[in-house]
Amino acid sequence: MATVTIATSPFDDQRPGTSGLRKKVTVFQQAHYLENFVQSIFHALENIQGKTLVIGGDGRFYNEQATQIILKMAAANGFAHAIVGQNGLLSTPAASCIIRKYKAFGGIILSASHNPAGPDGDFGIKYNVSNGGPAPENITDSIFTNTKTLTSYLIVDEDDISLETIGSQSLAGMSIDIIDPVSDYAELMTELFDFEAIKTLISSNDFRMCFDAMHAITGPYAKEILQNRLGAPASSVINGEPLTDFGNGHPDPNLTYAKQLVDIMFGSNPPTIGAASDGDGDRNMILGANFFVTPSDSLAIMAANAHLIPAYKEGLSGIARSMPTSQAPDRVAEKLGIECHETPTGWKFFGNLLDANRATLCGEESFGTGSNHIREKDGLWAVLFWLNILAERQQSVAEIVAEHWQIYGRNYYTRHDYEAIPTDIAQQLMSDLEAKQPELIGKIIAGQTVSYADNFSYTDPVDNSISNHQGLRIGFDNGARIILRLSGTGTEGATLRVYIEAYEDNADKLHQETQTALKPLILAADDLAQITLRTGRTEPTVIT
Ligand code: VG1
Ligand code: CO
Repeated sequence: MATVTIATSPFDDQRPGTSGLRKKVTVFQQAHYLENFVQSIFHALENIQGKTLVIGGDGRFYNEQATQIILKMAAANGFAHAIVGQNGLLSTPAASCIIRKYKAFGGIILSASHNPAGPDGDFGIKYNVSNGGPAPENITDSIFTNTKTLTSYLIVDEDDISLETIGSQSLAGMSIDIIDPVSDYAELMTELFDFEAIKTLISSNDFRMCFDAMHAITGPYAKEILQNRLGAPASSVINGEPLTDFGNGHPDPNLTYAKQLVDIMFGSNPPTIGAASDGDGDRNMILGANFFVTPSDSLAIMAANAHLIPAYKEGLSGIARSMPTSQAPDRVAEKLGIECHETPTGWKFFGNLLDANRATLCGEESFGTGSNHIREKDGLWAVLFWLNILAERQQSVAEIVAEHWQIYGRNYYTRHDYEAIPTDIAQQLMSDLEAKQPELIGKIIAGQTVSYADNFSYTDPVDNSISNHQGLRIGFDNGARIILRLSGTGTEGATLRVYIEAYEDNADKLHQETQTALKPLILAADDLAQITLRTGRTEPTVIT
């Protein structure tokens, strides 16, 4: 075996964020940068000799080069077998599905998710463990520790393999299976949902759908599942060709960046349902005709209707949501008499709850929903879930949401993002607000009383690990909340996220415009944290 040891020196900026390491492509292209991080992952793992590694990414620029490098390093470090999506492609949920299905030791996913791509865009890498989910914090911490002292890495001196040819190959003694990136995932979807009922819905005369793949990874998945297996016409998938620069777009499925879809759904004669996914296929946005479903409501509505779906008809063991996600799902959990968990932001915190069967459905306000079928959030799964609900209930998206609010009340919700603000300003803003928190308790702000103000800390109920400093919360006695945290996925300066929520159960006030309904709390957040004053920004970069 032509293994060589390459001398290197550490980089000081390889701390994994909310979801792996994300940097500009140009940073990853520096000599040894990717290799150092990959070697640090391998050093953080025990007993990898003879094991199987899954590799795939969202197809962005540098995906193929990185796949070739990682394969050579996996062979040199003793993996016996690699499973790779054709052309180095796997959506994040498909990677999770494949790790579980083939009982792999783990997987490396190449993605910067919704961040723009191309030579001047972002690249990312993360490690998933054998349950198919993102590595927990003890592993990401150990990876980071390793990056700080690394002096060499192992790689085999071999030619690139063919990523295009489906089938088996061998690289310096490691066997490699190049697989179809879509089929295992599509198979899993057929096991969870009532495809016959969805097919009937899709073929009915008055039904139309529009799925926006945003030139990212989900195009081939959507075509196989929605068109080939469910009979939707070709026009039902737009921007379905994956491009290495995502067509210069920003594949973040929200009202700002999925503008083409939003225009269709709010235009004349809109389809019955619209949906979009992100760069790596784990996020989803659901729209009805002239109607937007907030991700938090979407999770709550899925939970309330889960009994209609074959995979969940026996009931849910629990629901888990990230802390900034609205409390709408909590009300459903209460009614169902099941556990509801509040976790820090990032899918890695759901893994233990899913493994221990303490939660069946999970979700984040950032357009992420998923279940125990894999250990990642899952964009197309959420779309199929909604299609299955529509097929069963024979109502419009807007009607289903309105009925939900009638029963449970409405959690008005918005997130305001201030992107690329200077890091020192953002950090100062957060630490000053945190210092001010104790004196806020009991005060009346925006006409309501503050009942708690803290920096969220989470104790995992399964392994008792503690994660501190997960976001500043200001909670009111009527259930309203203001939350601030700094993003852990951005690559330029800091991104400040401000999350605002207010509960309303007065039947006459369930249909207000969101920003208007939340105005007093939005102004209060600005006043408390001095956002405008400190950042000079008069409005957020993105409102979702
Ligand atoms: C964001 C979202 C978070 C999500 C993470 C990864 O993190 O807020 O909910 O889990 O992205 O999603 P942050 O730290 O920037 O707020 V994905 O689809 O970008 O992998
Ligand atoms: Co993503």
